[in-house]
Amino acid sequence: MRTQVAIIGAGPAGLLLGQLLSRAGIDNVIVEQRSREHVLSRIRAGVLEQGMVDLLREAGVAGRLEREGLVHDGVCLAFADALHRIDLKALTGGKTVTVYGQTEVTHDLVEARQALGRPSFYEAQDVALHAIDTDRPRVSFRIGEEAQELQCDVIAGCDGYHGVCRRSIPENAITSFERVYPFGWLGLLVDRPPAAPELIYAHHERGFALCSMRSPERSRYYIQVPQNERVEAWSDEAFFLELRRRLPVEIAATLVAGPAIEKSIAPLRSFVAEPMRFGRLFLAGDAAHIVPPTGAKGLNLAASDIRYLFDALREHFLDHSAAGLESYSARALARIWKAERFSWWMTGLLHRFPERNPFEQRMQQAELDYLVGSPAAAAALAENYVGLPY
Ligand code: RFL
Ligand code: PHB
Repeated sequence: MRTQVAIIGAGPAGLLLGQLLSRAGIDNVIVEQRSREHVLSRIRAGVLEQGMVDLLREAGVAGRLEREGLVHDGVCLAFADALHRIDLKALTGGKTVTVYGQTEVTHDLVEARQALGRPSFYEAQDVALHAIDTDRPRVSFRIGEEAQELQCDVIAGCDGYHGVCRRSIPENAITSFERVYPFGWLGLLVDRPPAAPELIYAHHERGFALCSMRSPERSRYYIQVPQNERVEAWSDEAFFLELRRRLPVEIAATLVAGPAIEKSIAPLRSFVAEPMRFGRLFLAGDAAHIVPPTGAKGLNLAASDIRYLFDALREHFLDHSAAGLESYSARALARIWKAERFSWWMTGLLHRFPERNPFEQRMQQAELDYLVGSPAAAAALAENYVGLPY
């Protein structure tokens, strides 16, 4: 089988790239390791920057997002039993974020691909890349017992942090930068109205907590837990008890508990691999970088990578210019490192770090106080939270 772009991974990065390419008349095939049902059932991020919303609109998949997405003009920080609102819209000259689950984004993209009748291989086993340093790269895999080979011009590595693409690059051709945090987030999804109309990021001496949502009827909550914690150790009751202890009393009192629809633990990590290109292989999204979820940047970075990669591929195939592909990695990384910095900083600001000494704890409190008391400091947070320009 032959195609122009072989896309490895049917997460948001791979599906969005496939949709944009298909609409531009560029042939592509998606190869995904898991089943379609598994891909559609993953619960992950929930906050979209304006740039991502605009890109989904350009891709023709923003209909339901425009009807059901919740536009938020602000977010709240909570500490020392008080709630402080950061007015995103006022501090950024009118910018906002949209609350719409990654699960829904994925669903809309899968549906659009099916409607266009573009080929996708799900449950592909033993995916391997070949001849990526030539202009005739190949992808081999198995569907059940049947061996498949895909010949292509370009491979888009959209297969996430644990994927095969980054690992196919020779070690001496790529450099990794990493920080692993000594804790994770225990997340719980529940069909109960959100505790408050906007997201609440809470710092507490017992640890960080986050009140988020998916709709006016569905809430998503997170609490910081030690690194090696097991989900089984947390009943729904224990989760809500701990969550309430970390929130201001007025919020804890109105928060409605309920049975979890989903409960899972995500580790926290900062990671960047550069460059994001080797020969005809281009990495995008979690395949090249990870952020801790505190700044809500992971999904949005996958989208901005795809913006740059799509533009570069369009130049390559339609304008016959290699300039875009040559500059893809540097363009994408310039934005990625700034989002890495913001996510790392938000993580440091809001979590409890077991190793911090009393002086460092006072510094953390002073920074929180400064942030909610200084419009200049709050504006820096707001500018990053709504998303830096593409
Ligand atoms: P994805 O979504 O991981 O998709 C990669 C796809 O590639 C497939 N794959 C392979 N396919 C073929 N061959 C192989 N060898 C393959 N290996 C893997 C996988 O099955 C998968 O379908 O990456 P993508 O598209 O780059 O999208 C990135 C986002 O998903 C990610 O940044 C965010 O979801 C990160 N993230 C969160 N971000 C937030 O902003 N807020 C959150 O609350 C939040 N929660 C999370 C998260 C990531 C998590 N992970 C990665 C475990 C919670 C979790 C649990
Ligand atoms: C979520 O709703 O899952 C969510 C929201 C904001 C974050 C992280 C996760 O910073």
